[in-house]
This record gives sequence, structure tokens and C-alpha cells, in this order.
Amino acid sequence: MDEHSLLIILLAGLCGPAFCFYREYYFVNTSLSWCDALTYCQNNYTNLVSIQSQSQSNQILSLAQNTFKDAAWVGLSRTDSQNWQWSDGSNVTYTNWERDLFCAAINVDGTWTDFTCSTNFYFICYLDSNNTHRILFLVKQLVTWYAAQQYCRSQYTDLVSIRNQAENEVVTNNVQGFTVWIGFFNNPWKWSDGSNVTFFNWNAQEPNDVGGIEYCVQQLNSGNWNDITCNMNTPFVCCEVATGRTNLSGSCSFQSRSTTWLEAQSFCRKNNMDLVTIQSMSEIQQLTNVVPSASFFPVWIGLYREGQNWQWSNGDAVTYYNWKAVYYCGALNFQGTWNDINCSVNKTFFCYKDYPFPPPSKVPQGNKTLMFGIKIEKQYLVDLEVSAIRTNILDQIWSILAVQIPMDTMKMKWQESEGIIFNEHKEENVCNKN
Ligand code: MFU
Ligand code: CA
Repeated sequence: MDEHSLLIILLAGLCGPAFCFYREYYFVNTSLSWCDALTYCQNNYTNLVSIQSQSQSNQILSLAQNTFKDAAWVGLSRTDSQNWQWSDGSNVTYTNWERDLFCAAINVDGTWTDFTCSTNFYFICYLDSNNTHRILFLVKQLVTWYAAQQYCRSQYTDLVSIRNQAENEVVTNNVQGFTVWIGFFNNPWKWSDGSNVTFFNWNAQEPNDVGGIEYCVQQLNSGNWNDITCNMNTPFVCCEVATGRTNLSGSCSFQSRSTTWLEAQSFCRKNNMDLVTIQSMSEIQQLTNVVPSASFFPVWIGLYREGQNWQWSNGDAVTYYNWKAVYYCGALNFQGTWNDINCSVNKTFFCYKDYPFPPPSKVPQGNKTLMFGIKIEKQYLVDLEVSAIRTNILDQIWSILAVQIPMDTMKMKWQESEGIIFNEHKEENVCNKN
């Protein structure tokens, strides 16, 4: 095999309570299926690479030095739940898909395909008269998935869900030759105060995730929503986090100061409130009334995006799928974006290997950064969000490192990705199923 390995500019590693590793990346210039590439990496190194940031992605790509002109496998695969995961068990926190925010449509042959949710299709609603019998309605209006959801909820019960093959056939018999939206969608949206996200009021063609960096949401003067970068500065509305709220005006306060979404959130929380949560069209109007003048819009609301979560619009349990193409594995394009590709296609790939902590001769000289991950087993069930605990962990790593390398000119700090330092570690992938 023709392999290129990354010189130790980027050092990431795993430090257990008593030992450390450092991580080295490799480009393998031989084409294999995703599963064979995974086996190859596991036998010769540690695993297929997982990517946690743009800068890490750039460094991995620089390894291949224009050797490939399409895409190379990384450790991404899609599980039964339809969510993406890394083969080494780390969570998908950073993403760079060519297209993102997927919603599902059913094709004339009954198979499903996912599209960006702002695509316009006809859609199928259902009316649940007595909770057992569903009547289906094909609505011939070309709209986004979110607009279809809103329409079905206002006129009928919801977008149709499909719980088994028999229901899939019934729905297929109703599509009249069109590809149409069904109620299955990836719902990465969360309310700051922890409320469930079931209601949306997106502006036309939103959410569009311009530049792949629009993780926070603003309400516009029209009452419609736009996803936007969280670093934008705008006014915001804080509300008391109370159950059974009937009107926003009594429990919410408008803040005219323009801040980022995170600053707005922490301001609200310091005052025993949270960013506003909106659950209905009536609350959209109430929020407009809380803002003193149209000129203050757009304003932050408590909605933001994190992770992935395929679900039915009506809350039905996910019991059945019928995807057309099993585009189950993830590859890194040579331009840096990601692509979902059939796992059986042969591609070159990137592996990484964790070595025991480097001898002093391998430690980079000069102004260089070493990145470490630490893996904490279940028996250390501590709240890692507490800063004193983080400081304590850093102190322990420091004392382990100090035995091996001179630490007098070094500094240590936690690296956050999208505000997250610690991720839960799970292992399961498309190759070890059946
Ligand atoms: C729209 C919005 C973006 C951004 C841009 C200026 O995209 O979706 O979030 O506000 O306009 C074309
Ligand atoms: Ca947007």
C-alpha cells in the first residue's frame, strides 16, 4: 500500500488517568470499500479518521497533497437511526456537508430520498379522525418541508408518517406520479430552555445554513425565522421559564442591547430567565408585541441547532425506512466538504494511529500546538461542565506530561468545538451489523 503519513505538526491524543497517547494521521492511497478501509485502519493503525474541526480537516487534506481529485473515506457512517457517527465512537459535532438539514420525500416507486428541507415538493397530509383510521390528502402546492408541515397541521392532523410496509404502499398509491414530502425529517433544533421543538416558522427558503455556519435563529419583523451565524449582534428577548404560560408579555422582557446569541443566552440566564421559546403562531404575534418597535428586528430567539435527530413530525416512533439509495458512508472531498456515498464504492482513505506518548525527540520544537483528547470511563461519572473539575483534569495531565517532557515553556487549555468539550463515546457501525 502506498501511504503518506502526517508529520507531527498536529498531535492529538488520548490521555487516560494514568497514561497518554498521541495521534498520527495517514493517507492510504489505495481504493477500498468503506468497510475494508475500516478493517485496514483497525489492523494497521487505530481507526479511520474522525474530524472535529475545520483546521483539523485542512491538516488531514494536506497529507494527501493533491493525490486524489474526488473524495476519500473518513470514519463517517450512518446508523439504523439515520444519524451520522464516527467509526471510533466520537460524536459528530463539527460537520461540513455539501448539502445539509435533510428532510425525506417518497418517490413514485415507494422508496424514500432525503433532500434539503428548503426544496419545494407537493406533500401528503393525514387526518386522524378517531386515532385509528387515517385519511390521506395529497396537497398539490410546491412548498418547503417546513411550510408543508405547517399547512398539514393547520388543515389536517400533520404530515403523513409511515410505520410499516403496508402504510408505505398506501402512501405510494397516493403520490399520483410525484415525489412528495412525508413527515420524516432531521430535527437538529433545540430550545435554549430545553423545551421540545415541534413548531417552526421559517421564512421562505429558510433554514438555508449559508456557509455551513448558521447555528442560531432570529425572528424577523415579519414574524418569520432565519437561521444565522451565532456571532451576529442583535437585540433579544428573555423570558421566565415557566410551565403553563399563556401570554409572553407578562413573563418576557425585551433587551435592546445588541449581542451575540451566546451572550444573550447568558444574560437571560444570569437574570433567572432564558431566551424566548415560541410554540405557536399566537406566540409569534405576542413576541412581536413585546418588541417596542419594528426597527429592533431581527431579534434572537432561543432556537439553535446541535447534533442530528431523524424523527417523524407527528412524534410517531421510528419503526420502518425505505431509503432509495443506501448512501451510508461519509467521505472527505478534496475541496474539504463532505459527501455521503454508497459504502461499497472503492475510495482511498485516511487512518489515524494512537501511539504511546511521544519520546522527547518527537515533541515539536518552537511555537507548536499539541492537541489531546482524554477518554474518561464510566466509573469517573463526574460533571465535566464544572470548571473546577476541568482544572483538576488539566493538572493531572500536566503532572503526567511533566515526567516525559520539559513543560516550563508550555501552556495548557481546553479546546471547544461549537461550545462543547466533552462528547459521549459510542461504538457501532454499518460493518458490524448482521
Ligand atoms: C439570507 C439568510 C442568511 C443571511 C443572508 C444575508 O441568505 O438566509 O441567513 O441573513 O440572507 C440569502
Ligand atoms: Ca439563513
